[in-house]
Formats: sequence, C-alpha cells, structure tokens
Amino acid sequence: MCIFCKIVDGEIPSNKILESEEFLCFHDVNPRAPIHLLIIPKAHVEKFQDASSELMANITPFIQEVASKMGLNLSGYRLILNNGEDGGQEVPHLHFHLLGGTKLSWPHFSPKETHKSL
Ligand code: DGP
Repeated sequence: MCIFCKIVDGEIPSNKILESEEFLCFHDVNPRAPIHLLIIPKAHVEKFQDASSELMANITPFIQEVASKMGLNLSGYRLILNNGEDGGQEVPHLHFHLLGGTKLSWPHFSPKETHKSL
C-alpha cells in the first residue's frame, strides 16, 4: 500500500485540513511555502496520466473549498501536479500541491539555465 493510501486509512497520521467522501487534504510534511497542502483522491490513482475526467471535475470544487478555507481565495495560490519520473513525482499516488501564504517566486524548474522553445 502506498504512503498516501496509508494516510487515507489512518495508518500514517496526517494534519488534515478538509475531507470529503472522495478527497482528502492535509499538510505536506516538507513545506516549501508558509501554506503547503496536498490534495489527493482517497482511491488510489497513480498519476495524472491515469486520472479520469470525472475525477478531475470533482476535485476542482474540493480544491477551491480548501483555498477558501485557508483564506487564499483572494490572495492567490499555486497548484502543482508532478507527473511521473521526469515531472519529479516521488509519491506514486496522484496529488496536487497547493502553495500559498506569500508571494511565490517562479524559479527555474530544470537544471539548465535556458531552454529553446520547441
Ligand atoms: P511529489 O514529489 O510531487 O511526489 O511530492 C510528494 C510530497 O509528499 C512531498 O512534498 C513530501 C510529501 N510527503 C511524503 N511523505 C509524506 C507523509 O508521510 N506525510 C505527509 N504529510 N507528506 C508527505
């Protein structure tokens, strides 16, 4: 069972923010911003590439509710979804990172300094 499935089952503790029948939001253990949350489907889906359009439609209002609950709906926030190895996905259970609570920078995401557009 993957780490996030264990969090869903309560086997691994987490600092929960919001829960519905389908989704769970909790604090990231390694925060990269004053507010850094993870939003996951409770059912195991490995990555975005496997996600159904129904799941993505349903998770949207859940994420918006989380943002409102955290007071980020007006100030703004960033959503990140790492998909697969090159995308930097470490936990093989679909998750959005929701970051906020400060004005976020827009760093380079690749070791190369510049990239030619294709
Ligand atoms: P990613 O690289 O996109 O797969 O991000 C995985 C994130 O999950 C990373 O920011 C750290 C977080 N994380 C890993 N294990 C745990 C855990 O056991 N509990 C919590 N709350 N977060 C975790």
